[in-house]
Amino acid sequence: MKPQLPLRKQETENWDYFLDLPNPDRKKLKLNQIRQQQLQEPLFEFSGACAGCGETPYLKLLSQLFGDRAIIANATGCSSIFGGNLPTTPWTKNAEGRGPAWSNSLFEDNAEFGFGFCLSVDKKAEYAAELLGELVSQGLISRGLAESILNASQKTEADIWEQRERVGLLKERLEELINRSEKCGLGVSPSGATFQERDAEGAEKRGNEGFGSNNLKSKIQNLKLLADYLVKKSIWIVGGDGWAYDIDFGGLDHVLASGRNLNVLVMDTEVYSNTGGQSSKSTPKAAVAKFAASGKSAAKKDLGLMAMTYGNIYVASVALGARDEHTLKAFLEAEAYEGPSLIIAYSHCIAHGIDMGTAMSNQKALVESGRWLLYRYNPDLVKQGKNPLQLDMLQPKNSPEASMYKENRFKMLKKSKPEIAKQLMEEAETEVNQRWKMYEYLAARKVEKEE
Ligand SMILES: Cc1ncc(C[n+]2csc(CCOP(=O)(O)OP(=O)(O)O)c2C)c(N)n1
Ligand code: SF4
Repeated sequence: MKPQLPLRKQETENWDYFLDLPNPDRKKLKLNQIRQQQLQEPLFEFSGACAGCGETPYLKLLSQLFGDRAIIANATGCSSIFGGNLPTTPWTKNAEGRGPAWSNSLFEDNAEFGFGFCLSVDKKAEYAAELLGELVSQGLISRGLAESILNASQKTEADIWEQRERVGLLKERLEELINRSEKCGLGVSPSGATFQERDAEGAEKRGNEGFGSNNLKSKIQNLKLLADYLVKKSIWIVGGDGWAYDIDFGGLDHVLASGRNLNVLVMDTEVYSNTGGQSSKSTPKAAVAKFAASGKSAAKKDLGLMAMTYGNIYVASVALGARDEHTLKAFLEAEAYEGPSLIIAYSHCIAHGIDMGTAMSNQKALVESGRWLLYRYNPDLVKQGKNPLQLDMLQPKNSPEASMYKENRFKMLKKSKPEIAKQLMEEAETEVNQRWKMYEYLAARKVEKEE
């Protein structure tokens, strides 16, 4: 033991040193490699979750990948509590002062809440594009700049960075137009014509407003307010299994069926963690949970399979501790997919009765027993004549029973009700094995190329 104060001084210096290390250039990192990706600055840090929580690493990853473009709707549950224990919040901002936008909604309507974000962001981007087109036709913004903004691909970090630059130029130009119109009432358009001349010309053509008009000025001002929406946003609807499998399942289904470009992240702890561990439809058979004291008797609901039946939803089942690069790939693909995406992410929890210090490696054992599957279902592959379902794991080699009995939630039943435990465990084993066979069959199917 040593006195605390001198240690604190040294550690404060160390802390400041690490904070001063520059962040690597986001454009240059190879994001499909976890070693490089992990150098991205996290915008989710120091949460109040339990030490070793299985949910937080997914949120950190999300914040690193989509950072200040992310708009997050968070269902009530652990993630909304450790994500919004106001007045502090683990969601933070980068050196430019920009960070993810985050808000919490109810346990029963978060999918709809996030869907609203998506509709409003799309509408604002659409209106911004419309205004931009109008200002180009009035000769106030150059066609080249507008076309480069409207046709930008925005797929990679470098694309996004270039788009931000272009939108920055546009905002400068809009500011200039606003200043000129405020100073002298009438300014000069890029073609050299005065606002008044262009006004007359435009008014003659359209028989309505002119450049000096308040209407045109408000269009310029509106575009300045909305221009940032021309940089692609990343909508994330996040929550736990209680939210997604049970209480807002109807809303989630509706939102996924909408076909809109949004992303859903379910952090699946297989139990209602935040309220002390009640069973959800995601709780596996034979596990003990509140309201399932004699072991859950029904099988775990297959949310991923249900979503796949739509055919146009990107679906991934991931476990960061089992294969980190697979999780990374799924996040990148889900975000890039032009449509709804659903990621179901295995999240260990203190409610499982495990050693939280080694829980990440337990996820590997979980996958090796077939209790959790790693897969990606990408509808875009059908266009190439490929099966959209890819199983991203080897045939399970370990027994599900042995893996389950490493967790107190299963062990408890063996002690309290051995007969029931035996029967449920046998059924659970059979179901795990059958599920693997079904997925193996689905992933091996031949698929006709879409015309
Ligand atoms: C309609 C309604 N019922 C119950 C609650 C209480 N409640 C808040 S969070 C929660 C459990 C959340 O579980 P889950 O969605 O699995 O998230 P986790 O806490 O596991 O991350 C419950 C039951 C509530 N907020 N609203
Ligand atoms: S209860 Fe579980 S999900 Fe909630 S913070 Fe703790 S470990 Fe994470």
